[in-house]
Amino acid sequence: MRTQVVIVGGGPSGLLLSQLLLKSGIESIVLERKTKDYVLSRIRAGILEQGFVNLMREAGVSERMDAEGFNHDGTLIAAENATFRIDFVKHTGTPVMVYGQTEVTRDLYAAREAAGGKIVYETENVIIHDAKTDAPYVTFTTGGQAQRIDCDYVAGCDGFHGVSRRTIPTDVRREYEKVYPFGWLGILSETPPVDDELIYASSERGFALCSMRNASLSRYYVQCPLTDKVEDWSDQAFWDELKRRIPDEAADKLITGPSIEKSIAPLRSFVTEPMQWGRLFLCGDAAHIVPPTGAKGLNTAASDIHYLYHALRDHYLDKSDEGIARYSAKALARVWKAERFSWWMTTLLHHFPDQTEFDLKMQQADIAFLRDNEAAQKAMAENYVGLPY
Ligand code: RFL
Ligand code: PHB
Repeated sequence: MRTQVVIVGGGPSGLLLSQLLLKSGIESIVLERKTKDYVLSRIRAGILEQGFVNLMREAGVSERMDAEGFNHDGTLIAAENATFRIDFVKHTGTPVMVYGQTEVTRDLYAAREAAGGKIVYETENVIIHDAKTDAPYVTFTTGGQAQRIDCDYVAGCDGFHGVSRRTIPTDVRREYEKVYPFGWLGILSETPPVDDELIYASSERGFALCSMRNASLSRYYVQCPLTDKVEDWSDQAFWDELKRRIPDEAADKLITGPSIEKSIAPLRSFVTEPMQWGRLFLCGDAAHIVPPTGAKGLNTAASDIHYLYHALRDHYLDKSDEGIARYSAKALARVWKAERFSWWMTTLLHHFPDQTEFDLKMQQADIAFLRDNEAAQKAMAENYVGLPY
């Protein structure tokens, strides 16, 4: 088999790239380790930057998102003695959109299938060969059959545990990592959200987040020790803990119900450099991870896809390889800013087990500064709605 671009990984990064390439008449094949149902069962991100929304429109897959997504003009920050709002539209002129990653992925699969785009599911033992030459190829097995695809380029969109990053030799690859000493326990419940906007809450008992997917589907999180297991948390224990961490007026109006999903995610900051090796490009979680505070994971994947899509377009349609040569540097420049913002927001709002009294005072002063200072609010709003591509 032969194609122009092999895309390893059928998560949102890989699917969005395949759909954008298709719009420009560039052929690709997506290789996905799991089944479609498995990918669609993952509950992950919920907030889309305008840049992501625009890419979905450019890819021609925005119809349902535009009809069912909700614009949020701001967010609430709650701390021990202050609840205040960051007004995104006032400070940046731009809202963010609430539309879940599951729905984004569902729409991308539907579009890809409708266009007859090729996705190979349940691929095993994917190996990327000769990425440093002009003739790379990818081998894998599916349904017990060994396969080979020759191509011009390989896009590594296979997430943090994929093979693409590990294809780059260790003497070329440099990794930067910070693991946080806590996780997020999240639940999804078929209850109306407690507020029209998200509430990021810092409390002595730890961080909590009130989020949503739509008017009748809520997503809530509480910071928990890494040693906790999902089975340790009954729904009642979750709701009780959430109520202790959010402002009283929110706790009083919180509508609870059975969880339809419950999971614990560890928090990590991670970047690998470079994001390109020969004809292999890394995109999304394959190259970087952020803690979810600030909702930058999926959105940073989207900016990588924007840069790579334009680089490939320039190569195939305009015969220019400048975008290809500059991909890693351009993507990383934006990635590091998203890393900084996610790390800052995580540090600002979480309880750290080894926190000193001084650290606590710094956190309180940082929150008070944000509450009282318009310039700080503007800086936060600019980062939250997404820095320019
Ligand atoms: P994904 O979504 O991990 O998709 C990668 C795909 O590659 C497949 N794969 C392979 N396929 C073929 N061969 C191999 N060897 C393969 N190895 C892996 C996988 O099956 C998968 O389908 O990466 P992508 O596309 O880069 O998308 C990134 C986003 O998914 C990610 O940034 C966000 O979901 C991160 N994230 C969150 N981001 C937010 O902005 N807000 C959130 O609230 C939020 N919550 C989360 C999250 C990530 C989580 N993880 C990773 C556990 C909650 C969780 C639990
Ligand atoms: C979510 O709705 O899942 C969500 C929203 C905002 C975040 C993280 C997660 O910062």
